[in-house]
Amino acid sequence: MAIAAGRSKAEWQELDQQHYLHPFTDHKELSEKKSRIITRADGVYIYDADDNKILDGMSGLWCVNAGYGRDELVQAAAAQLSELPYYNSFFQCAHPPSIELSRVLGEVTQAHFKRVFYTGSGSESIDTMIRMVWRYWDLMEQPQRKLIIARQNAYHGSTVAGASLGGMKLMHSQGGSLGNIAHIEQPYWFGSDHSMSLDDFGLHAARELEKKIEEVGADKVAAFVGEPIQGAGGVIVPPDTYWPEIQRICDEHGILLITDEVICGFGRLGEWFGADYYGVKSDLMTFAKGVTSGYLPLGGVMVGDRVGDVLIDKGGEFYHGFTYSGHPASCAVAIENVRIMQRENLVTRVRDDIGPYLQEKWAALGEHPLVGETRMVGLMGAFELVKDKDSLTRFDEDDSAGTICRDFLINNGLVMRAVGDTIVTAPPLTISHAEADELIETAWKCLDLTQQAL
Ligand code: PXG
Repeated sequence: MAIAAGRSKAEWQELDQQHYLHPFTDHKELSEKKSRIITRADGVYIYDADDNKILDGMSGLWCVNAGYGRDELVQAAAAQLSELPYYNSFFQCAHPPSIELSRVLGEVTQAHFKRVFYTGSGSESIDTMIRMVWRYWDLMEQPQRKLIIARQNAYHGSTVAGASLGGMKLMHSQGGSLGNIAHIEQPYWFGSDHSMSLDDFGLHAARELEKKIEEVGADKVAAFVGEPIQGAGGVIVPPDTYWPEIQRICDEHGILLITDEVICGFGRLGEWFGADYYGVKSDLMTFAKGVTSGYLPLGGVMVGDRVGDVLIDKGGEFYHGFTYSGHPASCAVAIENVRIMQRENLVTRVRDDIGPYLQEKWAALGEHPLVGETRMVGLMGAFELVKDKDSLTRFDEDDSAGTICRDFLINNGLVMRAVGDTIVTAPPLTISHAEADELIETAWKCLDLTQQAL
């Protein structure tokens, strides 16, 4: 029997309050409220315990790229769990699903990514990447290269290393920061004073990296890491000038370039990875989420030849790995997930069909009096709520405009996230034209409701 059917909604809510500490939650506040209990999902829709049908404009947490209700993924997991539910890749062992997935990932990544290291999540991928970067420079006999440069308002997970590398002030405020990390300005034009053109602002933000390198000395810098488009920070789409300039700076100073593809990877931007979308050659790519469309946990680091060849040629044990590195069932699901994306041309569909379709309608939301800017690449978008459209003046924090809008959205059958007053979306790559129309109509209606409420 399905677990959901075993108790009433009220019982689930009661038990939830008593026993369950949720992630990124004010536990006192939630203990005084009731959670929305989600019981099932199909296609692009989730259903709650009252059987409300809600369009999932967030693909879960930016991960259910192939959509819900995929029997092929269920069967892939079940077959692998029956045959070999678990074994590890420590002690010179391996198993077919993790080897096969490593080969398959080579099909969809740039040619220099021949190797992969597996983890169980995006945060573990970030930790792995940091340890691998330090290991690389040790092997290169430049152990003083320790500093990793990231951006303010970046999100790289919530382990100690992930929270430290990310640029979220509120996370830093809860302490325990790792050393050897620096943060530079993010390429967020809308959040700037608008005194520069987009292109100039992109160059300016990229050159903050060069300034930081010159300030500390290139011989101390190990790597630069960035999400191709920042997700949790509010879908920050950099100007087109940004990434080529970042590549130039990394190349000139010999520092490793890392793209955190946890959200942008696996088709979100209409290319397999964000690095492909921006024409960047990164040395390492961290991934998770979309690799299995979230059906089972899996993450990893794609390792380019520059680092991979050194790890192998120089040898010596890399003391790193997890019980669930390359979990067989997760890998089996990931293989089938990539196959679905290839069979159904989901990535080119985002680039040539549903992406442009939704982008055009999304841009039209910019005509609403509350919207100061819209942006969308592939199926990853945001709009900014403003108090005054002409001067682009933002609401005061106390107005809680984003939260009010987000609550109207969910109560009207659409999940999108509010990051401050930025409303973000990332629907499954399978969303149909009619479902995209529904998303836009609901968003417009909820903008009207928000305007009335403010
Ligand atoms: N890097 C990036 C770019 C991410 O977006 C992680 C690393 C960490 O992944 P794990 O699997 O450890 O969560 C992420 C995760 C949000 C939200 O509210 C975003 C994430 C996770 C939870 C919530 O936007 N991204």
